[in-house]
Amino acid sequence: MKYWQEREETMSVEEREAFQLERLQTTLNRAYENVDFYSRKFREVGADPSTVKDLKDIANMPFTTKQDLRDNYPYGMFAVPLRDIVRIHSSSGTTGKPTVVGYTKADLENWKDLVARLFIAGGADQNDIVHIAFTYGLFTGGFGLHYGAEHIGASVIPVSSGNTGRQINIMQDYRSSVLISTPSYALHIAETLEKQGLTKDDIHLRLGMFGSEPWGQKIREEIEEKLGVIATDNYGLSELMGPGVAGECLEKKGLHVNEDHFLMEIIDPETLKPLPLGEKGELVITTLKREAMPLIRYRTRDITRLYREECPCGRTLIKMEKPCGRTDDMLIINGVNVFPSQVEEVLEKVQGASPHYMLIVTKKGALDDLEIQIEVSEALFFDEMKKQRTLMEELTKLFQQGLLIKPKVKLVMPKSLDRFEGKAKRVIDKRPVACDYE
Ligand code: DLL
Repeated sequence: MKYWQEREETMSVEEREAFQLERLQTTLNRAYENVDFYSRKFREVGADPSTVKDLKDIANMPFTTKQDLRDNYPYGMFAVPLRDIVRIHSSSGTTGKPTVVGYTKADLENWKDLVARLFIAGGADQNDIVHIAFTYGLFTGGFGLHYGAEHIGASVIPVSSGNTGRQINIMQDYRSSVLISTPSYALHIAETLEKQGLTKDDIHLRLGMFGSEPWGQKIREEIEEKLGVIATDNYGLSELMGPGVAGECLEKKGLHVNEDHFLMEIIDPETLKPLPLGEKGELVITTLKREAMPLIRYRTRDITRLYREECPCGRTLIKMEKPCGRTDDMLIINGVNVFPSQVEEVLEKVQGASPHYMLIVTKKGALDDLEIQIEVSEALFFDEMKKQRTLMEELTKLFQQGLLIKPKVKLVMPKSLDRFEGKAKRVIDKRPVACDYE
């Protein structure tokens, strides 16, 4: 099978634009009528959905930000009553509250189809044994890819994340043929294989579909070499649905955007004005078919470029360059999104920790490693080892709860971290740049 939904994936650009416009108008009206936040916002900025007669008119509509989602926590962005919601996922918010995402039955059907498109474009079929090493839970990666893989008829192993030795045993015994994970976890599996004295010939993988964090050509080549797979990239974000927004075909030259479901724009993050096709800037997405939670001009903060080129695979869907870099301070650590402000929040809750901190991100083998350095009082630093240990343990526990990853906590001398007159620099990211464009 070459396509999952051939008509949608290969229709002419003009035909698709007509669809997009019709769906855009419906979406704008539904958001305006059914979501208080949008009724208010549209009125505030004087935007009238009925004036949208062309796709370009989207530029007159207001933006939506992560902060808006947070302000309307938990269900304020829903355009349907709660009884029509059949699934809820969430992701980390900039501070405190997570962003909540709801799906109706129809949304889940669409999600399955869009992820199925990814699998078919990435070369998988019903004969494959799909090994899903994304976390199952509130994170959209596990469940999102799971149902799409089942939808194409593949055999799905919901391994979830962690315990790499066991993952390898399962791969060997169950003959997993497609690996689904972050690219860094794929490399970690490769390194663990090596440590066990095994090679790609001892496993049965043929494809790898990776996403959730930036990665470049060098990492791709390493994964392909060490795991014996063809590795494709796929992109998505929880607020918009999860995985399934865009993905590469076997040509591996740019990600095809499912633009019959998502209208993409690139804006200048400073002026907020739309940029011409082909220019690099911040990706802004409007949902076109989503029932539960229509989002208008959602600012993803991801930096990328959109372009049209004929693809030998026959898909006419617009392409997106691998996203690399963000216009905010969000870090992606082993696929988990972390905002420095989340660290600040934890520190506010803990007696004995000062608000002066620094995040140091490094690579340990294939995986990312986060150290949080925190200044403590002189008395605590010099005299009281037991108190220090208790504080470190408490902080580690709270960070683990708040950030969903376990950082290394290091207490440092008072006034030893840099002070800033302007914008504080709270992050030292020592990882090699992931995106090396070919
Ligand atoms: O990471 C959804 C997903 C799951 C995508 C599994 C692909 C596979 P969030 O946790 O909300 O959702 O994180 C979204 O991760 O805004 C990007 O900054 C980054 N990101 C996701 N995919 C890619 C990718 C999922 N292929 C945020 N390349 C996004 C670069 C990516 N960055």
